[in-house]
Amino acid sequence: MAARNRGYFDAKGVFALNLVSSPGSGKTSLLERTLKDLKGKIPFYVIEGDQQTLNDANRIAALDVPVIQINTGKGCHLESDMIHDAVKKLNIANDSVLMIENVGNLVCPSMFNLGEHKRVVIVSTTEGDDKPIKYPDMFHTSDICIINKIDLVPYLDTNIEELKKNALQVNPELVFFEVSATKGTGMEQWCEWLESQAKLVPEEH
Ligand SMILES: Nc1nc2c(ncn2[C@@H]2O[C@H](COP(=O)(O)OP(=O)(O)OP(=O)(O)O)[C@@H](O)[C@H]2O)c(=O)[nH]1
Ligand SMILES: [Mg+2]
Repeated sequence: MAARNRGYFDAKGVFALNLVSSPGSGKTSLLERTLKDLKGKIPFYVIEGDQQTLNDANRIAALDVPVIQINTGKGCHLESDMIHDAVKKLNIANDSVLMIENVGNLVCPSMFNLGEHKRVVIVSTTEGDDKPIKYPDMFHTSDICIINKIDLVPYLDTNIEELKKNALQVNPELVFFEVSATKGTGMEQWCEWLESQAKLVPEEH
């Protein structure tokens, strides 16, 4: 089913990203900021995954971006059939970007391919610098690592260089962005990368 999703995305030139992180790292905040910063440049569609509530979908809908909330109930991750169903309902336009926010959980989502082109792991500075080696699968299976909440670094013991070193230990290919989703710091580089990658579908991914 993941392969079918991927084929559908490729055929339509839709760049699909799977955003994974522990609860509260800032996935929805990053989405909100990205959608605002790239408004008018890229058509976005969003799928939100949470065990319960419409909270995150409501935050995205407030920005006039098409969104579908999936509630997994007891489930701890999204699966490819859920994405298949949600995509049908979203009626995605060609040459757009699909952001899938997975359930906040640093373990299970790493094991489920949704058909995405790129997996983006978000880790916030408040989580400490050892998470990549304690939860290696998530960092090993991701292409991009966004270090969020850099505005809080002055108040924390977290060492960003140590965090990156640990992440590279489990995945030497990881590409990093350092941002503050709420303050907007570092968003330019992330948005530039997103725009450049969206143009590459389907040939290069
Ligand atoms: N200081 C600071 N706070 C942030 C930043 N990004 C997010 N937050 C705060 O962190 C909290 C959680 O942010 P969310 O965006 O809801 O996190 P999430 O990963 O979507 O959470 P779940 O969907 O529940 O897993 C909120 O109170 C945000 O305002 C940041 O860059 N700096
Ligand atoms: Mg969220």
